Amino acid sequence: MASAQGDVLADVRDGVATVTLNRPASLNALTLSMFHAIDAWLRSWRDSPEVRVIAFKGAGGKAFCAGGDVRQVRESHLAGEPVWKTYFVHEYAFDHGIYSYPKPIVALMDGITMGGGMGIAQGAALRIVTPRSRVAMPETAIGLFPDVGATVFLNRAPGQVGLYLALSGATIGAADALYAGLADACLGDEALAQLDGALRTAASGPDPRTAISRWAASAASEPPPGELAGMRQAIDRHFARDSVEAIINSLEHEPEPAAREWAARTRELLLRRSPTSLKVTLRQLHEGRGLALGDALRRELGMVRAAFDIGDVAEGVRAVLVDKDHRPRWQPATLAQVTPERVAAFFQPWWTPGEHPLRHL
Ligand code: QUE
Repeated sequence: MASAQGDVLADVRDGVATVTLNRPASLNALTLSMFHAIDAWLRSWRDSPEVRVIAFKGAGGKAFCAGGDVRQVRESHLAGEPVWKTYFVHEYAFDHGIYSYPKPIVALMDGITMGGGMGIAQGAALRIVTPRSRVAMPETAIGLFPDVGATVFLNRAPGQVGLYLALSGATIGAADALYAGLADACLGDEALAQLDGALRTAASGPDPRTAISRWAASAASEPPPGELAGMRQAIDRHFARDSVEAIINSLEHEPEPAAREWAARTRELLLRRSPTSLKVTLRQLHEGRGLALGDALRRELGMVRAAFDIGDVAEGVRAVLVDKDHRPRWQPATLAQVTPERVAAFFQPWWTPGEHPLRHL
């Protein structure tokens, strides 16, 4: 079983269905046709006695999934398509379906796992990282905001860690992903070599979900140390400030010598991000505390509509992924010029509740 273009593969064997994202040259970035293909498989596997466990993997050894294919989405947008309707509705509905799927889903977050890849992985019953994992929600770097349910999964991270990851787009490894609650277990190469067999054994038993979790806990190993735990007090201090300007100013005056290098690096990251994205993302996470996933995704759909209609995303994708000059011309270019009205436009009621394209989530 495979989709027409072979950009996603499926294999069913001994009770385990494996979905392989197969666009290695694009770091397995997600296209609409991939969502449609996987969606059709998940529907058929829901009631199939042949399938008791689902595993998501990435092809090529470098990435689980770098995100959505935002280059292609930008092309559609420039051609005049409403991409919130032609792409993001499908992505967000797909992500929502992962969380509520009746059979256990395992996500192997080996290598680069960012943006849309996180949207798939975070709904999985078991989120596996490895010492090669590079995890991030980097959307503020392209004039977007952390979507695909990040309103919920980043807000669940301890203290201000989620806001730090959301605003900075910082990349973290396995230890920090575990610390932030964005992964369940780190597996080394020896354990990874046993994964398929362990899933098949779990699939043949009475309770695959519990068996998989127990196996992962027993096979897990300690990843190389991360940085979040040591920086936690500094993160909480700076990112509890109530504006982006105050956070950046606070980072400039880090009192602890041990946190100064991190604070300077983080401030530099923030200064390169889209000023509009930063202010929108701060409000997104603040107002999104306690939102159910469906409500969060509905808000994110309105926000992504604004990001393409009035935001920086077309320019951000151009600078980072198309021309790769890494010199985006953000509009406006400074935080001071991002008015409350501009931020508010991202949160306007685009649809009445009964007409929202994601009303069924
Ligand atoms: C920020 C992002 C993304 C990004 C880079 C950023 C993102 C995304 C990709 C990406 C990577 C490789 C591809 C591709 C897209 O990069 O969301 O099509 O081949 O999908 O700095 O948010």
